[in-house]
Amino acid sequence: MRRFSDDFPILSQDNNGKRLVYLDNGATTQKPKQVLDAVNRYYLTENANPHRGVYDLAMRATDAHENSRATVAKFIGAPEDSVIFTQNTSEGLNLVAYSYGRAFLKPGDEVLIYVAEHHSNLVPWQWVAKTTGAELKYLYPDANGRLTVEELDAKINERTKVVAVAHVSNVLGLETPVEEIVKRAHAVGAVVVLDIAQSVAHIPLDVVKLDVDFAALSGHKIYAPMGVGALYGKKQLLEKMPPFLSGGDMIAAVHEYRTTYAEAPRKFEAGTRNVGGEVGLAAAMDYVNSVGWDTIVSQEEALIAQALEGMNALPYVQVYGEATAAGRHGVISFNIEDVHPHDVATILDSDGVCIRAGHHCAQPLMEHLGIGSCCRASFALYNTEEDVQALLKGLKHVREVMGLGS
Ligand code: C6P
Repeated sequence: MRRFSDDFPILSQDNNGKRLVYLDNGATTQKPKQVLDAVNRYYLTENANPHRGVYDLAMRATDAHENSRATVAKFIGAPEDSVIFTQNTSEGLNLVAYSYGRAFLKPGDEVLIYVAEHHSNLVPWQWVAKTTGAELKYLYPDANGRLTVEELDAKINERTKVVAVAHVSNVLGLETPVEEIVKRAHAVGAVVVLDIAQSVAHIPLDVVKLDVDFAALSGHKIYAPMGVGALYGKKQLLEKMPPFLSGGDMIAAVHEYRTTYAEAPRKFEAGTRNVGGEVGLAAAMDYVNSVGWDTIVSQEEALIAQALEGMNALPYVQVYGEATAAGRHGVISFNIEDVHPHDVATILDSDGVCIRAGHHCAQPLMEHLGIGSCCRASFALYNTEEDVQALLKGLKHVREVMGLGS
């Protein structure tokens, strides 16, 4: 197994006197030196306000902004003029819901979402459904925690106008059948909004080949800084959508009572952009490419298989979603019998192991599963077999500390 810890200085520190084992990558990833250096270099040598000045430095800042867009577009298989920079996945999904949804949904239409959606791909659709009179409908997982074609066939109909789903649920960790969703949605004239927050760092993606209409990601979940993300949208849809936010740089001409807008993607990029973050996002994608997808996919799958094998052998651990590495990416959510998830996370922290515990911004899924909260271990390319062993040892320690045996 290749090791990348030298690229991630933060991982060499201790956590509560133990080796830091960072297994909260679904929440955010650590950043490699290559990304930090690129951001630093931008601020040390190229910083100015893009698309404003005519002097050389401002033009180099503009180049940094546009070249970063080109890198992000290439990474997800999109044309450059179809990628909008955002703050994060939440902003991208809100942009689609408020701009596309409010402009084109009407009473009688249906918006179909998965009950496992993160609140960012759920709450905006609740609002838009309420304000347009469209009806919000839910897809549910089967007993294995998978979204099936049968469920799609039962719910998609000629009233469906939007299907919004995560490529990989941030709780169940299981891939949704995107190609089947797209086929069925397009057959009834609906658009597909794909939340790729949890897949972008784990699965090579080609949004054009997948034929999704929109796809939203966050930089911080793929080794880039917080505060930058991207939204892909088919150009013909972006062109007919109204702006989401308005102000500087998104206009063609402004008169006292009338404004014309810039073409997409600039129409959706109001105000001064986070160019340092964009440069960091491009550097992070270059870093992932330099590691290579074969390495990332095979190493992460091996770690998940090892973790699941260990967890399946502990009778007091319940994993959510089919406890197999097949079609699972990055995430394992679980509970330990008779122990609150916050206690599990706190005791693991005392062993140096960082996991997330709570509802994971997926409360409707928690309700569906009949639980209030759960624990989640989530992996990145720098995790190792020793990290998995530390997690498994920690789970036994949790039981001991709680006086429940091991
Ligand atoms: N999930 C997690 O620990 P933002 O916060 O905008 O960068 O990403 C929102 C988001 C949208 N969709 C999915 C599938 C996500 O997992 C997330 C973020 C983090 O699971 C923080 S709640």
